[in-house]
Amino acid sequence: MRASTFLQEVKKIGIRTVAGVPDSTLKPFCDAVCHDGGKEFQHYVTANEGAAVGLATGVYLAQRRPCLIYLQNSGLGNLINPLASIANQEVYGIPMLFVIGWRGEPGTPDEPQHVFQGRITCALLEVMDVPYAVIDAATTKEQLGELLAAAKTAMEGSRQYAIIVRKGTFEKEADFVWSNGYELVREQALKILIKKVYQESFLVSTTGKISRELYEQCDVLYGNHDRLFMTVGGMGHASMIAYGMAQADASKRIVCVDGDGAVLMHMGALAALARQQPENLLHIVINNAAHESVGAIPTGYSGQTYTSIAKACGYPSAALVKTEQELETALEDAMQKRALSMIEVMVSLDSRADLGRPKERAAENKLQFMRACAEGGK
Ligand SMILES: Cc1ncc(C[n+]2csc(CCOP(=O)(O)OP(=O)(O)O)c2C)c(N)n1
Repeated sequence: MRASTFLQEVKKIGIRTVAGVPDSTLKPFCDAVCHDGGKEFQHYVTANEGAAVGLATGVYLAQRRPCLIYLQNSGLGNLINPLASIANQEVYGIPMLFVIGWRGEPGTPDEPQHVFQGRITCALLEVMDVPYAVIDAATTKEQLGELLAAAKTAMEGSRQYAIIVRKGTFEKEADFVWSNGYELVREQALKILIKKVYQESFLVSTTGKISRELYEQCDVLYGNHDRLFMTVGGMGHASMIAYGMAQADASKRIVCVDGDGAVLMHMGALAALARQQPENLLHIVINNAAHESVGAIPTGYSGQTYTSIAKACGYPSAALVKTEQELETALEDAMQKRALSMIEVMVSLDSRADLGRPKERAAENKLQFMRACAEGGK
């Protein structure tokens, strides 16, 4: 199915606003919305999926029109609170249409963080009282029309409706191509980071390709990745994991390697860190102004800096770097200091198509990491 066709059908049931957080299963859909460029649909990339429910509520109050909210199924966790306690018909009854990329569908192999979430996706919608339909590459335009008619009926009754999208449903159309203007390649920046910090610290890295690149490069440079904890799911929570570690073991230097989309998703963590100022925590933000791992769709804060926010929150030290040399110098400075610091690294949208994935189960990675922590080291 073409995503552009899907959007035209959605328009017929009165939707003019699309909001959400990008997902790789929905990449052609996200590309189509970006290509539209606001002509037929207002488009918002929200900080997290719950924020999209808030936005959809506001749009409905003002326009009486439901919004389409797109998300990866892992984002269901982020929207359950506003869905249950704002949108549900026993509260305000706000209509909205969810389009959910189905990672970890039972019977299809996927990464560890998607397996459980994939299995409970339909059950979660059932318990949240959201009727749904599943579509795939074989779904015809007529079938889509029928299920959108069911969605319209549900929404006219002040309810929500969900369309679960299997992998491969949307055929590839023109990618949304753009440049953020930065030259440093993320993988190269991560190599520099590992060389400067790996032997003296423990790394907590964020969801997506940042963790996959770190995993590979730790192996290439040091023959192991024992000091790396990859936050493979729970996007946006890496900095609080790092903070928990830093507080619990002040003898260790903890380096959090975050993405800009992930920081945005749960930005309150910046305020919490700045308030507590753990002096053994270095917070690296790899900023490409996009959700690169799932198709390089710009974030809702693209073009802005995270160091400015960190400083305003109260981080004692925050440096923005754009080149390898600046990164090396900033890392040397930060590693010498005993103070909470942020280094924001502006990088391009490049990544390798043949990037690998962790080979062990997530629980094995946890044990390796905990063993390395227990064996000591700084
Ligand atoms: C709650 C949730 N929503 C969406 C996703 C899908 N997802 C995985 S990685 C990623 C992008 C991360 O962007 P960023 O932190 O900027 O790192 P980048 O990929 O750009 O390096 C997204 C949206 C997810 N894993 N979890």
